Amino acid sequence: MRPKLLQHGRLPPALESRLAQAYDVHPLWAETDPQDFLAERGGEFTALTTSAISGVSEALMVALPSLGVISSLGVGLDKIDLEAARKRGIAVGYTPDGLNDCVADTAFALLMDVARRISAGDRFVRKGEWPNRPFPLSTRVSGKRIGLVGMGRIGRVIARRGTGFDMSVRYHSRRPVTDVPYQYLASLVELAEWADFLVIATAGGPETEHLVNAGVLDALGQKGYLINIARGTVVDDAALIDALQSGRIAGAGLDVFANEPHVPEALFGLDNVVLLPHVASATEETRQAMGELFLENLASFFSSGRPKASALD
Ligand code: 8YV
Repeated sequence: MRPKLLQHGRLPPALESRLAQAYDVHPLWAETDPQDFLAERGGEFTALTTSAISGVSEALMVALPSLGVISSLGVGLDKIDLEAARKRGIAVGYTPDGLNDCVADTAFALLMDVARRISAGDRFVRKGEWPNRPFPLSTRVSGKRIGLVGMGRIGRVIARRGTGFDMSVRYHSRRPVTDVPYQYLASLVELAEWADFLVIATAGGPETEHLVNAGVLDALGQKGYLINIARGTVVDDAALIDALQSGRIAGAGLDVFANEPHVPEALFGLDNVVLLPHVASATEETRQAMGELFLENLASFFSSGRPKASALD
């Protein structure tokens, strides 16, 4: 008997196919009345799949009284009620590490683009403006100062990218980490005052909501740039838009937003902003690696009682 697995939210098609080979999968997202379906058949399922974007609420866990394991595609856990899972003895698997490099690459792609005005230059040429006027000078990146908000798995890789560009690296997080050579600043405002580029690499969720506010942005200053590859909720959108429109910061490179896929339209007209549709981990290679671990988490749970990468450790 293949374990009965409920799929909460879509997954990449190839992954859905592989899931269906190993489990008796039911797509909750295809139900016209999910609540009715859960009330009638929720007790059948021992496994639930989701993603960092879809998450899992306590209410959904309650509706699945036989649930033993959740497997999430992604590293972000801000949308999964971990305490509720822990309380109910539900294992939670996720997919850290495999995406570190591509997310760090994207942080630098955004940083380089917004500082050296790559996308703006492309628009300038395509609009046929070059014959009329020279493209404005941009801002040097190498040798500058990069301030990291968060020094976890991804923050460390971004820091290494910075040293590769001969940049000075400092960071802020809830507490200093012992195994990195970078200076820790207990104050985020102090880090923003020091940095030329403030890069958000911290977890989302209530503890970091609007951590980057008007005061932090004012500290970053007119020559400072904000890069966000973490979660949109970490930044106060209204404060960011105001700082960009008024020139209180020089620019921003954003891959994540508070209410995806909806992006504040005030950002669309700003030439000093680079916008991406949450694609930092979205490469063939990384999503393949994430998918393998996502499946391995389920297989490991059903063979040993634990996912390979547990979010509850
Ligand atoms: C993807 C992410 O959006 O892993 C995360 O937390 O935000 C990104 O990698 C996610 O993995 C999609 O499932």
